[in-house]
Amino acid sequence: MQSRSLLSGLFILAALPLAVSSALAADAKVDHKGSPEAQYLAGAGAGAGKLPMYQSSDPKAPAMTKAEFDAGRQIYFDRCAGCHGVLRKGATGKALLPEAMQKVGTDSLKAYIGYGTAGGMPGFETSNEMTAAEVDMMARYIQHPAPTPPEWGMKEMKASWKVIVPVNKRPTKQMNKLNLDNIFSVTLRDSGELAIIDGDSKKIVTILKTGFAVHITRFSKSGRYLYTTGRDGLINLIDLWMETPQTVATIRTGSDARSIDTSKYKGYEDKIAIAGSYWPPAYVFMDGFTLEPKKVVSTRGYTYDEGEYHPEPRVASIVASHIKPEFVVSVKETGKILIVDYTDLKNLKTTEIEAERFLHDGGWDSSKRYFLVAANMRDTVSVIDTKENKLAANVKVGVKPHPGRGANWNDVKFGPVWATGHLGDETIAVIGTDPAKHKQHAWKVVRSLKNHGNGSLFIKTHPKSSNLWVDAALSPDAELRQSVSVYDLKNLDKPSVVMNLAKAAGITEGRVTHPEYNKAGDEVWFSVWGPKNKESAIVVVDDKTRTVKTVIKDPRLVTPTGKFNLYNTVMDVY
Ligand code: DHE
Repeated sequence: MQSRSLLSGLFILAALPLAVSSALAADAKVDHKGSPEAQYLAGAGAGAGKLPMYQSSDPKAPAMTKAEFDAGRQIYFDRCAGCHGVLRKGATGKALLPEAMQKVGTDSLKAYIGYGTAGGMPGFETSNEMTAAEVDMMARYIQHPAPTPPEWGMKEMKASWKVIVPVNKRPTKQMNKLNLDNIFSVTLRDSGELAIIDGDSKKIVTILKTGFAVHITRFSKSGRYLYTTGRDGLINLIDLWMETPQTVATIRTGSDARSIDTSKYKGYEDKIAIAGSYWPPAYVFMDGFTLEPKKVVSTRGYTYDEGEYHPEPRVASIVASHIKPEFVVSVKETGKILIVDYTDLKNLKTTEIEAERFLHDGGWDSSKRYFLVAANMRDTVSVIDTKENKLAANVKVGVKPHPGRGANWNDVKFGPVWATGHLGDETIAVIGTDPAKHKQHAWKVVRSLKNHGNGSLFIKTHPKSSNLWVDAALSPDAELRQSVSVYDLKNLDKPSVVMNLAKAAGITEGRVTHPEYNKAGDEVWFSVWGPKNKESAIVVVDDKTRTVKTVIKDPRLVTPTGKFNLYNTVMDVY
C-alpha cells in the first residue's frame, strides 16, 4: 500500500507508546476488547458531540446522509477529538483536515482507522471500538469540513448552574461518623459515577451520579467538599458533612474537560474553585461553596516556541499553590504555564511562563515550591518554580512521561527526588529536586529504574513508606498490565518485585492502575480496571509486608480507575 507508508505518521497520537501499538499490531494474542488503549487516547465521550452544529458541505467530500454525519460527529468527539483536536487542526495527534484527507481517500483511511498505525493509533475495528460500517463512516466523515462546536460562555454556564442544597440549608457540623481524612473517592469511569469508600472499614459509603467518565477528584482545603469533573465538563460539588454525602451543586463549564482544583492558600481555604476545559479552551473561576461561575478566561493564543496561532490550546493539569494565592494552569498545545493570582479576579494578574508543548499531568516536589509537569509528546518534564514564578528547567526524560502527580522521596544518594514512569518505554526517571542543598543533582535525571513493562500510567510512594509502586496499565501484555512493580527505596540497585494484583483479586480481564496510599501511609490501594460488563475490584496492599490485605468487590464498582485519598490529595502527599 503506497499511501500507507506515505501516511505512517498521519495519525500519530498523543500518548500511546509506539512499542505498545506495534505490539498490538504484531501480537494476535493481545486482547483488544474494550481496549483502554483506545479509550485512553481517544477519550470517552466528551459532551461536544451532543451539541447542535452547523454542517457545511464540500462537493469534493464523499456523500454522507445527515444521520451518518451526525453519528460520525458523535464518534469523532467520543473517540478522536482527544488527540486530533475538536477542530481537527491537530493537537497531540496530527491534523486531519479535509483537503489532505480527500487526497488519502476513503479506502486508505478505512485501513488506518480499522487497523491502526505504526505511529501509535490503535485499530478501532480490531479493538472492537467501531464496527466495519462505523469505520467506513468515519473515513468519509473526516473528509468533510470539521463542524465547530458552540462556544460556552458565562450565559451558558449560568444557565447550566444548579444549587441543589443552598449553603444555609447545609449542615453546620459533620453529620456522619466517617473519618473523612481517610475516605477515598473512586472514579467509576464507564458508569458515570463516583464511589466514596471509607478507608478505615473499606466499605462503600455511597455511589453518586456524576458527569460522564469523571476524570479527577480534588477536595477543598478544609476537607469538607469534594469536586469532580466529568469529561463532558459537568462538575459536581459534594458535601461530605451530610449524613450521606451528596451533590449540593453542579455546573457545566464546557463540553470537554479534565481538570479542577480549589484555593488552598491561608485565608482563601475552600473559597475559589477553578476548572479547565479542553473545549472551549478556557478556565473558569467559581465560588467554591456554590460553583457560581465568576470569570472565564480563554487560553487561545500562540505557541510558545514558534509563535503559531493555535485555535484550541487545551487546559491540562491545574494545581493550587500552598505558598501563594495562586493556581498553576498548564496549557497543552501552546506549551505555556499560567500562574494566576486569584486575590482579585477583576484585575487578574497572570504570569505566563514558556515551558514546553503538550503539557499533560504533574505534581509538586516535596517542598511544594516546584511543580513538575510532563510535556509528554516532547519527552520532557517542565519544572516550574512557583516562588519565583519562572521556569526552573526542562528536563529530558524517557518516551512520553506520564507521572499522574509523580512520587517524592528522600533518596539515599541524591537527596530529595521526584519520579515519573513513561507510556513509551520501560524506564522510570528519577529527578533531583533540591537546588538549595543538592545543587549538583537538581533538575537532572539521577536514576533511571527499569519498570516491569511500558505503558505506565501512575507511580506512588508516601513519606512514611520505603516502597515505590509503579503500574504498567497500558502494556499490551496481559500479565504485565495486571502487575505492579514495587521497589525498595533504601536499595534501588535491587530490581523491583513484580506482583500480579489482578490475579490476587481473582480477575482475569483487566488492568491494574493508580496506586494511592491511605492517610497513615501503611496501605496502598490499586484499581483492577475490568471491562464495563465484567468484574472489577480494588485491591488494598499492606505496604510493609507487600501482601494483599483486602479485596473490595461489589457489582457497583464498575470500571474503577482514579482513587483519591482525601488527606493525601488535599495536602499533596505523594
Ligand atoms: Fe487522564 C489526570 C488528560 C486518559 C485517568 N488526565 C489527567 C490530567 C489530564 C488528563 C490533563 C491532569 C488533571 C489535573 O491534574 O488537573 N487523560 C487525559 C487525556 O487527555 C487522555 C489522554 C484522553 C482523554 O480523552 O481523556 C486521558 N486518563 C485517561 C484514561 O484513559 C485514564 C487512565 C482512565 C480514566 O479514568 O479515564 C485516565 N487521568 C486519569 C487519572 C488522573 C488523570 C486517574 C489523575 C491522576 C492523579 O493521581 O492525580
